[in-house]
Amino acid sequence: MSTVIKGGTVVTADLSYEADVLVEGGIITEIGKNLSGNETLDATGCYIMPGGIDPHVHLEMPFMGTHSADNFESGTRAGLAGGTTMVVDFCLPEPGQSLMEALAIWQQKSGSACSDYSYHMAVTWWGEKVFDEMEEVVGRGINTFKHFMAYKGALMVDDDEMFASFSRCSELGAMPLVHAENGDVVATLQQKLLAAGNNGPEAHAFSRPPEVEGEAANRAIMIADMAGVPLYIVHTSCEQAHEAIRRARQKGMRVYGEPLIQHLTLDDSEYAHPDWDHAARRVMSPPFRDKKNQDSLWAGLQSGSLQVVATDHCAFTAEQKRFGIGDFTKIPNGTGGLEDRMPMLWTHGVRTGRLTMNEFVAVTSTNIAKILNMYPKKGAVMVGADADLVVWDPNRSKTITAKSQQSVIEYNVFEGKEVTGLPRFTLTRGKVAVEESTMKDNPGHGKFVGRDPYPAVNKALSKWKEITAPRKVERKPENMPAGV
Ligand code: DUC
Ligand code: ZN
Ligand code: ZN
Ligand code: ZN
Repeated sequence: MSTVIKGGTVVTADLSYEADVLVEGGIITEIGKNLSGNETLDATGCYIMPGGIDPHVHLEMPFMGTHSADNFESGTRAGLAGGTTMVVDFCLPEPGQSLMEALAIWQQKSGSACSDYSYHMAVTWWGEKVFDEMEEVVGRGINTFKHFMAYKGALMVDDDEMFASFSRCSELGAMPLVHAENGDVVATLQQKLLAAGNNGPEAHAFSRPPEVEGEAANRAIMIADMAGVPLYIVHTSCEQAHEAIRRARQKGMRVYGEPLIQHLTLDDSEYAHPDWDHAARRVMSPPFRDKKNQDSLWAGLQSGSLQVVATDHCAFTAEQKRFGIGDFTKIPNGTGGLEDRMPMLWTHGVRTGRLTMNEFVAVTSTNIAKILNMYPKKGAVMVGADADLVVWDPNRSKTITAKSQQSVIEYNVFEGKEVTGLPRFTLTRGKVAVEESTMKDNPGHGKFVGRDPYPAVNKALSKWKEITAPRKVERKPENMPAGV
């Protein structure tokens, strides 16, 4: 069985050129002119791009007393509908739980995935067992460890734990990720706001100002530098965090930043909406920011100081959001976006002239494939690469609405937005999952993608060895000050 995609323009992170693409056994086997296969997909007028990779999703995630509503099946189906052919979810051990035990639970949950997937392992507590198990986790093809600097009393780890875990990552050739918000300050601000009678969703953004993110980003960067590891900062939402990343990169550190499509296109005026439900449905952390912060994120994508656009897809139903009536700190944090990331970024990035098509491919797929050490299996249109492809029709339009979305929740934060630029076909390892906006069901088709440890980079920049092994100063007793 072979499939040929004919008549389109191949668009990668580097190049755009006219060619047909031949797919056999789930792999790209030939790229060239006048190719033929058993099945032909007409790509006339379309761009053939690497399928999107969303490195930040929470499917069926236990969180804030409930579970996020989309599971691996509906979540990956939403991804495919919007041209995303791979997701990376966060395996989340409960504090005290074995990492391997949590991993077994995640493996069970992801059996229904319609597209390929991988995991980041979260370090939600610290101890000898975690230290030991991290090696086994790396052995299972998970080379990234997530740390929450917020969610005090739940997922948060503090600085000694982060430093120990980052140092362990360094030994194992793994990379730490951080959710950068100062959880102690957030908890204090939340209590202050509640005490003053501010219990609505509009208070959420005031409890998590850009400063708490900027502080945590700077702190994580310094700790990563001392531990001698690269660092990936998830959901970079403001100038303060972006500035920290720029500065670190300028010094030569491998620090990566990931804006979300929500932060790029929606702003904090959403929280002032008179309808409680409208505002609560947009509560996520970090919160939506103002226009100035949005401009900073776009500038980062343009200049390369920010590398990846993700979603943090963490969908909660309207009913789940209502757990927080009367207390904004109990509104489950999270918004959806998997289906809309690529069309929204094309519409607001490429069509406005902010990003080139090649930059679009870089920030939705290729950069993260490289950062997570799975390129060119993923993120490439190349002979030998997985045939995770999207045939992108730049002229196809729709109005985003929850009525026709794949996500199981009953609303969409992008409701009513017009997008131009949608998949004509989405292929997951050669299998057509979307054809002219019609989904073809394939639960269980998705496979786990293992990722090898990183080569030793960034060590040269670390001051860690100086800190742990200072040259001992030899003193003669007579030179010592009294009392020493
Ligand atoms: N932020 C969210 O909004 N949801 C999931 C976890 C997170 O950090
Ligand atoms: Zn501690
Ligand atoms: Zn987060
Ligand atoms: Zn997240």
